[in-house]
This record gives sequence, C-alpha cells and structure tokens, in this order.
Amino acid sequence: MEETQIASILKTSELYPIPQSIKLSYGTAGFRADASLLESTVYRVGILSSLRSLKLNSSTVGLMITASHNKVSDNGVKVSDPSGGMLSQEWEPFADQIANASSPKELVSLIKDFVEKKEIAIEKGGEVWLGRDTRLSGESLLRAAEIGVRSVLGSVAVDVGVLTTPQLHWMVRAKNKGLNATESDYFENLITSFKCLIGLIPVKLESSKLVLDGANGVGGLKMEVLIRSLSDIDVEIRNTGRDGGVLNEGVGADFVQKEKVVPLGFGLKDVGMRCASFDGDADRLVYFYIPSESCGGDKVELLDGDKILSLFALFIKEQLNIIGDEGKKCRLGVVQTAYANGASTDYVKEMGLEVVFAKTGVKHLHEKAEEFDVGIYFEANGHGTILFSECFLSWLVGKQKDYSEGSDKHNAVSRLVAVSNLINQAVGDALSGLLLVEVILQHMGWSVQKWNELYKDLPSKQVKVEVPDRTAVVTTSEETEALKPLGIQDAINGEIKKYQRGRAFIRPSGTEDVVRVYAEASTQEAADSLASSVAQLVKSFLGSS
Ligand code: G16
Repeated sequence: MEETQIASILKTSELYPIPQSIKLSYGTAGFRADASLLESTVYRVGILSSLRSLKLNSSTVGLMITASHNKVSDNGVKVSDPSGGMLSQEWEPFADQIANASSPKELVSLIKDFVEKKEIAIEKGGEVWLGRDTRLSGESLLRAAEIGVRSVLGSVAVDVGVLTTPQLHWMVRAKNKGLNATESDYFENLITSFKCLIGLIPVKLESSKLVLDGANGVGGLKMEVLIRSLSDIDVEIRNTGRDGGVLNEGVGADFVQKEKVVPLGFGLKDVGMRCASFDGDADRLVYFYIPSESCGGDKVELLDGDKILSLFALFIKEQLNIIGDEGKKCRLGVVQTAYANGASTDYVKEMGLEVVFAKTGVKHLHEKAEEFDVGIYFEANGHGTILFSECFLSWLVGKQKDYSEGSDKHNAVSRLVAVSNLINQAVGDALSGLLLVEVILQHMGWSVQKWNELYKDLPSKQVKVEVPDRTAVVTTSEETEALKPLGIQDAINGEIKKYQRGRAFIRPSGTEDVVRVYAEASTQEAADSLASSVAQLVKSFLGSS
C-alpha cells in the first residue's frame, strides 16, 4: 500500500476512535449494537466495502445501515456483494478484525496485510452505494460510512437514500448486471410483473382489502408509493411511523411472529380481515388474521414464513405440472431452518419436493437454494425468496416462444417468468413477497383462512434467555443440537422425551445478546412448558445476566 493511502486511513480513523470495551462480530446479518457505539464500526465497514469493490474489478458494492427488527435505539451495518447477495462469508473474519482493531495503527496494519494477501489492486478506486432505514441515527452513521469508503483513495460513495434493505440489494444486483438500477426501476419492475401475473389469472374475482402493518419503518412508506400505481390490490397501511408510533415497538413482523398477538393499531374491528406485517427494514413478511371476537381481538392466527413458502411451492408446482413432462424435470426444492414448523416440512415433502436444512441466517439458506433450478427458501420469521437458476430461466424464456400464445402451457411458462421478475432474486423482500402472495391468493380464489388450512401448525414457543456469555453455546451446523456447554443437550433431550411430538433446540442469536430457545409439541401448553424448562436449563448451565 502506498504511503498516501496509509496516511489517508490513519487521518480519517482518528475521527472515529473505537469505544472502550466493545467487542463486535459480523453475526447473522452484519454488525448490530446501540447506535451510539457504531460510528467507528460503520466507518471501517466503509473501508471494507471499497476493498470488496476493488477486489471484484470495481463492481458496485452495497452498504446498508439498519438494525432491521431490533429496537429503534440500535443500529447496524451490513454489506451487499455485487451479486446482490450477502457479503462473502470469507470476508467476515476480516470484518470482525478491523471492527475490533484498537488503534489506527493496528487498523492500517490489518488492512495492509489483507490487501496483500488478497492481492487487491488499490489504485483504481471502488464504488459503494449507501442506503439506510428510517432510524434517525442512520444519517450520521451514513456520513461515517462515506468517509470510510473515500479513505480508500479513488473510491466513490453514492448515497442512495432511505431504502428498504431488499431495495438496496436489488439495485446493486441490477447495476452490476448493466440494468436500470434506480429506485424507480425497482418499483417499475414490481408493477410490470405484478400486472402480468394478474393478467394471467384464469377467473378473476373481486379482491378483498389487505391491512398492512408497516412496523413504523421504511416498508410502509415504500408500499404507499408502490400501491399508487396498482389498481388490482386494495391495501390499507397502518403504522407508517408518521403518527408517532415507534419503530418495531409493539408492531412489525418479528413482534407478531414471536408473540402471536396483534400489532398496535389492530383489534376487534379487524376480525377476519387479511392482515400482514413487515419488519423494520422490510426484508421480512408475515400474514395473520384475528379469528374471532371471542379471542378478545388480540390473539392472531399466524401465517408465517413457512406458510408463505408452502403457498409459493404449491403455485410453482402447479405451473410446472401444467407444462407437463418437461416441467416436471425441473428440480424444485425448499430450504428451511431448524425453526421451520414440523407440519410445514411434512407438507412440502408430501408435495414431493426436496427439503434441505440450513443454519439460521438468509446467507446460509440462499446458498443452498441456488443449488436447485427453482429454490424456495424461507425462515419461519418471514425472511425468504424464490431463486430461479439462469439455466432454467433461459429454458423458460425459450419455451415462451415454442408454445402458442394463450395456451395453458404458454400461460404457465409466462407466470413462472413473471414470478422470477417479481420476486427479489437478490434477497428476501417483504414488498415483492406480499405482491406474490396477493396475486396467488387471487389466482386460487382463496381467502386468508382458506390458505391457512393448507396444514395445521404444530404448537410452538420461542423465548430469549439473557446470559453472561451467549458464545458459550455452540451448536451443530444445522443448529438442532448443542455441542456446548457439555451435557446440556442430554438434559434438553430428557425434557423433550416428556412431551408428545416434542422438539426443542437452543442457539446463540447473531443479532441480539441472547440465547434463543425454540420448542414444539402437540399442544400449546406443552410447547410453552417445554420452552420454559429448556430456558431453565440454559440459565442453570450458563447463569443469568
Ligand atoms: C436477521 C437475519 C435473519 C435471521 C434473523 C434472526 O434478520 O437476516 O436471517 O433469521 O436476523 O437472527 P438471530 O436469531 O441470529 O438473531 P433481520 O430481519 O434482523 O435482518
């Protein structure tokens, strides 16, 4: 590295000293912490993003400032690779090292070694697009990121404004594919493919209203823009954040999925209505309805990521069946995590689909879904998408020419092509996922209640346990068993045995300072009781904080 380059990093890093006693890790989805602690981290991730761009021939890299479903006082930063996917995991250890470097000198030395090891030609200059969610702390963190990016001499930082996380990933992917890549292009793409799918519905019925909880975040605001151009969908948006509500507080996909109660702003007036929730940066989507007044108007029937996955799988399988023998050759597969409800796994297996499991974190699921012609991945928390392989897509596009227009086969192929355009190929996206759910429900002529009948979820319960050191929990690769602390898995197995259809596991969260407990059993009381005994075990093995 040239002296001028070293001087540039030394000078700017003086502006962002690392706070005392902070140890950060790139985690499930980037760095997350209280926003007041993050300037130095975001500045350093700015440097990393420039280097990543340079390593990949100055392709555009994305840097997103968000703490997604976490509380409003937190913030975070994650990197989108030029493909639009998550930062290559190979670079995560470097991210951890530089985020924790205790002095400008150590920082420079780590960067110098890395640049040499990875043979990064630093002369050309990279390009990084910077997005942020609606958190107020995002503005100053974005300035820190800009300074980090530009401290790699010749690199350019482009502020693309307040966006959902999936919008930034989509834009980065489009830019590197040489396509139109502005936010309006993103909307235009959703609108065109949604309208195409609506136009292909065999018997169109009047669609009922959807009520959307925007989590007081960026997703509701973007949805408002989107629906202005869509006449085939009636959406009422609540919790836009404009009426004083706090981001993710008593609202949003994470809250609804974990608590299984209505978000603020919903109640008795909504009994039976089709409702949906986004999370804070709109990369997660869940649906729900309030079953009856007798539940007091706050308990919900939840249609989580597993149910969305099942609906998508059903629709895609139906189109492949219409195409016939050639369509049936398509390798359609599903990727889930240990959190997937056992009933959903049984359902997709009964449909004849291949199911594989991955570790929590979309970066792990995405990788496995890419191995299929059409790979559908979803975490139960509502984060997921459908990936179409290049090869299968070009086969589909070829078939569009072979089949006569208006024929069943032509329509089925056209639907699949439109789905591949509508659903975000870079990352799970609540806006595009919602449009696809809506169009499939219209296609099937189904209500949300009818969709919910696809299968009955096994009762489940999730709890968080605060412990002095969550890294003391080490699990197997699919996170279904704990290897450490020694002896805890035997104790958990002992609890599981007491319950019919019992299943439980523990894992350290990668986004919060907690150990997560998941339990499933044949009744809700049993699932609650299993979760609580496993949580007790966690406390007794690790201590409470
Ligand atoms: C992030 C990841 C998800 C993961 C979630 C919870 O979501 O993108 O893949 O499921 O964190 O992770 P953990 O259990 O490790 O805390 P988001 O929506 O917060 O970006």
